[in-house]
Amino acid sequence: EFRYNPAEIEAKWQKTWTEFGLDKTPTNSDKPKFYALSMFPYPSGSLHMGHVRNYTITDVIARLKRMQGYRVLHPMGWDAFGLPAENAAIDRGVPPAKWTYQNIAQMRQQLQRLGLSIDWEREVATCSPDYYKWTQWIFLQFLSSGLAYQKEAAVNWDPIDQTVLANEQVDSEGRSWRSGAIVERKLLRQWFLKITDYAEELLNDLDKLPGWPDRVKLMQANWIGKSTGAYLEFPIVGMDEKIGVYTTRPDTVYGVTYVVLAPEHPLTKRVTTPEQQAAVEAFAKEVTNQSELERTAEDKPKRGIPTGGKAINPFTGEEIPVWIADYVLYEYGTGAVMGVPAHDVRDFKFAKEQNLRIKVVIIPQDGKEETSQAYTEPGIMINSGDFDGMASGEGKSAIVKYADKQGFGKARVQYRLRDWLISRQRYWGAPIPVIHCGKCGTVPVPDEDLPVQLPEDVEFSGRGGSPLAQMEAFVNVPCPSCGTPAKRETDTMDTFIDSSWYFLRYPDAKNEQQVFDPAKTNDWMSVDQYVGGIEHAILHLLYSRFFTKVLRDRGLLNFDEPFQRLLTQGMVQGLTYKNPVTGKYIPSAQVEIANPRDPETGETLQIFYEKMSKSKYNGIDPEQVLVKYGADTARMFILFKAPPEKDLEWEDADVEGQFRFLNRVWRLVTSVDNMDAMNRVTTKEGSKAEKELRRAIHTAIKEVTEDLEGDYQFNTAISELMKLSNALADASCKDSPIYSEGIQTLVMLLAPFAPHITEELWHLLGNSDSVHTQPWLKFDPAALIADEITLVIQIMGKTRGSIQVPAQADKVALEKYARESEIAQRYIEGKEIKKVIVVPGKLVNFVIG
Ligand code: ANZ
Ligand code: ZN
Repeated sequence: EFRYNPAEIEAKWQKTWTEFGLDKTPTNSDKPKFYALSMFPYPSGSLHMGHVRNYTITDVIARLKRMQGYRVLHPMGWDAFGLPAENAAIDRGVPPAKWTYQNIAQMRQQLQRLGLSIDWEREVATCSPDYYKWTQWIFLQFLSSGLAYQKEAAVNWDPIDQTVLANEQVDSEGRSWRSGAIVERKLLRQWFLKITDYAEELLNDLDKLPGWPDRVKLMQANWIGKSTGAYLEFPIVGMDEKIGVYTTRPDTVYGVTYVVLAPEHPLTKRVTTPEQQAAVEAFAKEVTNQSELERTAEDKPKRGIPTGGKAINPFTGEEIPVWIADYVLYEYGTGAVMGVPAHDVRDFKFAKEQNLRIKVVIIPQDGKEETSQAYTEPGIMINSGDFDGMASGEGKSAIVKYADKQGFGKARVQYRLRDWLISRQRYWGAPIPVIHCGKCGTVPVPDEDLPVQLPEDVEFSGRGGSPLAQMEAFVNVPCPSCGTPAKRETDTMDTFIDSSWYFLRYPDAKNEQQVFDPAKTNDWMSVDQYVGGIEHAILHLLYSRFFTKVLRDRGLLNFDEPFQRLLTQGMVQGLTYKNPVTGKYIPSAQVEIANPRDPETGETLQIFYEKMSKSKYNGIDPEQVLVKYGADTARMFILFKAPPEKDLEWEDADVEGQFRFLNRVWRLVTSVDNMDAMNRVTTKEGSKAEKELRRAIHTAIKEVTEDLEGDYQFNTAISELMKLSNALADASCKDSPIYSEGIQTLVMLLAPFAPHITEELWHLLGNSDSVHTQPWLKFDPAALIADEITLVIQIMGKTRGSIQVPAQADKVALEKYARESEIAQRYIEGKEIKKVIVVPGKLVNFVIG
């Protein structure tokens, strides 16, 4: 008898599969396609449990689809540009490329040990010149479509990483997504991509994605932030100029008591009276340094000062003061607002602080005027001339219509989404392929000169500024169009650009002539199942959708959306020990489990589950799990412990449990007496035991298939496999062909989850082909029909026992079986039956007296 030895069989099969090219993507095949994609990892150096979970989920899906007759594309690559490599260079003197490729090599090996059925021949690394050549080429496509441009802008500056960040990379507390530093504002000339041109389509096409979680679609919709309202113009007194405002509440226009400009607004200087000039300039300077969040938070005090200028409300003819204030943002709408303190929370606060007039123009249905705070709900218009008595909704359109007719306003749609700032003043990214010429302006690097290679002889003197700007040989180049000395752009691209198109490259990953052959990419796209973390719900997914639409409009792609179905996997959490007083995390090795206290201070520790992380000492190293139990157990545990989109609590006992289950399967299969008798086609009539076993087998096929096909409920699928293994262990017909069918079924159904052990058992059963190339089993509906059912007998509603009865028995027959049963007779004896309630298929209840 041989024991289950995962280390040995896993290494053996991984090697064999590679030799035989089992995971290679079929190219000449008329099978339907299935593109299974995991979000590619950043090569940090070692795999963590989040990766293991992500890639295991995608792998099971890929394996299932292959068995179900699809040609499957299941690739992997590396999101390999980015700051950590550069910081390693600064801190330890290792060149970023070397650091990155070492990490890639190590992580690739770890991934291979998980037994992932990945086609490694299509591997991409975004930092490799044969990839970023095409990133640069795509940038030039944007440039020539007018979708890439430079502009001077107040940008988010990360003082730790010394670089500009996109709005999307600053969290709700105003911190950098990477360094955690509070972001500052700076005025710089930067490159942008015009994602706003696609705002409407990016919003509308969310409806084309029924296979995405609603939560993610909602986050994207909120990020795009469509609002509908009006553009209205307020003439400036004494000038031939107007202040345009954007408002979502044109129905409140009679309540405007002042107008506010963003301090950066070009009209600010011009409306300011000489007496106010010095104060206005000082205030504007101060505000520009504040983050957007500080400026707009509803709970922060609103600050501002009058410009001394006046404007006219075109509806009332009233003269109103023009102010500047921090809560008006230059980049949103028109950079100016009409102040309606009676009906807007921020305006109300501002008016109270600055002693501005508050004029109520909307009242609730019940007619009571609200004066103690802003009344922001819709209601009935008052103090609004001819519009009095109208409901807000109706009033909005009436006001816009009137303004349009008079020529001082119109309806307008506004998005919160801004253009995407892609310039980074860092080294380890794809250089933006343009050259600045004194005569010709901004000239694209000709296609034949791509890629603009990152120079390797860089010096990292320390944080601050891009090293590229320091390199004469990189910077000073002749202008590609006139030949005179010119300067190369030294900004590199945001790494989110690299990941916005990598899924388009996998179908044709080695193409040296083209970004990809459209025929190949259109054939495989869109991705049928994308799996990754919820942290990418906005940035990466929105940018990828944007790139897809732009490349479609350039004639390269023939579809609108890159990812048909999206699964956002939950987090892997580890048991965490925390001192509630000091807030310090304590490594479990230092904790006495029976009496968990801080070894230093003696405080009783809090114990809970939290996302695994180094700083919390609650991580489990995948490497160790692989060494101890093998990849199959690790995969089984991760899939069994929780549904894929839910958080998963790591528990050693449950890992053990899966290891024991695989051992049980091993013993079950290897102890089959007569392996030669194993033949698969067994549908003939058999004994009762055989029929029951066959029902268990086909129930398993049905349930596992349904669990996998619906919402990928791997955990319940594995439960079904456990039931089947129990049924096989308990079967009294172990010499029957039905039993062999059961054994084979168990191995085949388990194959996507635990690919190595099943391959080994498959061969031990005498097969010479791979279990992973077998067709997925179909259940026989006839096998599911039960001959007998269990009928519960109740007396006065109380269950007293059960009997087996023919499944097809009708109500009358059921009552007869129940009456005649020993149980009923025992309890009823001598008493009168007053009533009998029959629930077909379930129970018979006797009411006695
Ligand atoms: C007058 C008004 C009256 C407003 C009222 C609201 C309520 P969303 O929904 O986000 O699009 N606003 C416009 N531009 C702004 C800017 N650059 N900075 C700060 N605030 C700005 O919000 C649109 C509303 O936000 C606009 O409608 C405007 O205030 C303000 F009872 O106009 B409202
Ligand atoms: Zn030139």
